[in-house]
Amino acid sequence: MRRPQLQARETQRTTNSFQAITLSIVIPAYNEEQRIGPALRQIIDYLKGRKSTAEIIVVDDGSTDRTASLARSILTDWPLSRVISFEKNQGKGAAVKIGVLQARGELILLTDADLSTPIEELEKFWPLAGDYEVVIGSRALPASDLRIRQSRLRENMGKFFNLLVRWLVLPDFKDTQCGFKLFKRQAAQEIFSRLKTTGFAFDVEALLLARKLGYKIAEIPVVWTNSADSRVKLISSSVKMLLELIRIRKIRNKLTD
Ligand SMILES: Nc1nc2c(ncn2[C@@H]2O[C@H](COP(=O)(O)OP(=O)(O)O)[C@@H](O)[C@H]2O)c(=O)[nH]1
Ligand SMILES: [Mg+2]
Repeated sequence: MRRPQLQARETQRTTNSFQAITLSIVIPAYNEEQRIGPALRQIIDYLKGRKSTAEIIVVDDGSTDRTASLARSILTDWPLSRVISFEKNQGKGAAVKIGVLQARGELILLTDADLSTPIEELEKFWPLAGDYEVVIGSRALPASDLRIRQSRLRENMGKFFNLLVRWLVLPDFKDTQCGFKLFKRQAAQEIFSRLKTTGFAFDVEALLLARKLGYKIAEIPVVWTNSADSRVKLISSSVKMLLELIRIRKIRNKLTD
């Protein structure tokens, strides 16, 4: 019988009480001057309503607009926060990796800067964090609530990508690419310290590593309101994601040899 090569270290004590949780919210942002302001305000409003200690980390990935300065000025309202700025664009995966590795929360939430999945959806996630080290939002389950859908073309390309993911890397997820994912601290550190994928396919490698490390993963339906604005370029981003997927398959083969 094959044994996974990776061994997860002891996972942390779990808790079901939001009060006791320290949460880190990591937001990758590339040229988000339009969307980062409203998103941060919504997140701060949400956090103000709870008694948790939460930090917000924006990773500005070489934006050429006012993303970083806007984020910094709004976050003066939330002392436990940071904006990490890269000089040059390195990709969503690279940005998320740095954000996660700097996060101090017991739970770490990844969310997109457009809050296509509203921050309130976190309510569905944290109760599961007792039993699962990784909880991922999904747009492809029967109960997923797609209020504004992506264009037909984008949605079909996403479905095709997920088909390839199932075929080439991970057979058991319906939607690896939703930008709303919760990790327990220890799992996040173990996974993201190993992550090599710097672009949009990083989620696939992160989930592969989570599996290989023996973590339990839950895929749950979420609300999704598509934001028409997008950093994803139909052709070039798709080609890059396909190349990344092929590299991730090679990583998978090495891990199971
Ligand atoms: N760090 C980083 N984040 C990015 C990059 N491209 C997109 N993002 C972020 O990834 C998230 C999702 O991007 P978005 O354009 O909404 O993608 P879509 O919803 O799939 O069309 C947003 O928070 C973006 O700012 C990038 O090159 N670097
Ligand atoms: Mg989006």
